[in-house]
Amino acid sequence: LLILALDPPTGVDAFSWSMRIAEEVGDLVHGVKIGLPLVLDIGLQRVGDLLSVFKGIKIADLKLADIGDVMCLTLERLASIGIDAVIAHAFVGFRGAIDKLSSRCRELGVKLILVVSMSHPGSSEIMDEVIDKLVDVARRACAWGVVAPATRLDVVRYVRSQLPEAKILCPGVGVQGASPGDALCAGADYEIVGRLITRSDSPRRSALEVLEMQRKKLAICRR
Ligand code: BMP
Repeated sequence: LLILALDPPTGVDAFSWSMRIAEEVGDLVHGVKIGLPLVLDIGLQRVGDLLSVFKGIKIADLKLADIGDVMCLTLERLASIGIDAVIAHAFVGFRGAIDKLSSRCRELGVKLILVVSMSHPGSSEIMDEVIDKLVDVARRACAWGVVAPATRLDVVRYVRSQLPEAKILCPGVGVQGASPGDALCAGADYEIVGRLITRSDSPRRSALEVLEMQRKKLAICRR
């Protein structure tokens, strides 16, 4: 129920930084999410080499937000390095955008995850105002999963009520303020955790602490 966000800090050797963390926590996490900082630092092919250290779901978080044909071009490149899932923004809408991406994902066997709300405060300025429309795009696309904020549990509960079948992935745990396990209790399937683990003196110990907190909270809320 823990997905690691692997975002290397600026100025480090991003490949060895990532490899060290992968070796420490690769067997503990249920998936890994990579994004632009890592891809820009080491390039897509080496991201592929790195991902082979991880078991579980491998998510490319380039937050795709373009016309459908161009998102499909990006998707094809990501699929070629063994990515299992891609994250795109729902706000680009269904027709000519998410519809095409969703079909190509299905052809390539890649899971589609759509952002319907975000963990930073500004999400309530725009995205949360139109959350029903964003959720509707996810529903029409039959998206495998959606991103919702661990920092606003009422939003997680709402998304769960609207999308009973979709996986809900929640970032915002740790540095952004949410506690491990709370989003799971609100209906999420996975918590995405980055710096709390990756910037820790002992990433392994921190990952184990997150897992233990998740287990304890779930034991209470799912009783
Ligand atoms: P951290 O745990 O270090 O705050 O990292 C959170 C991760 O989740 C980052 O990779 C970020 O891009 C991502 N994320 C987020 O923080 N909020 C969102 O709403 C959506 C995200 O993908």
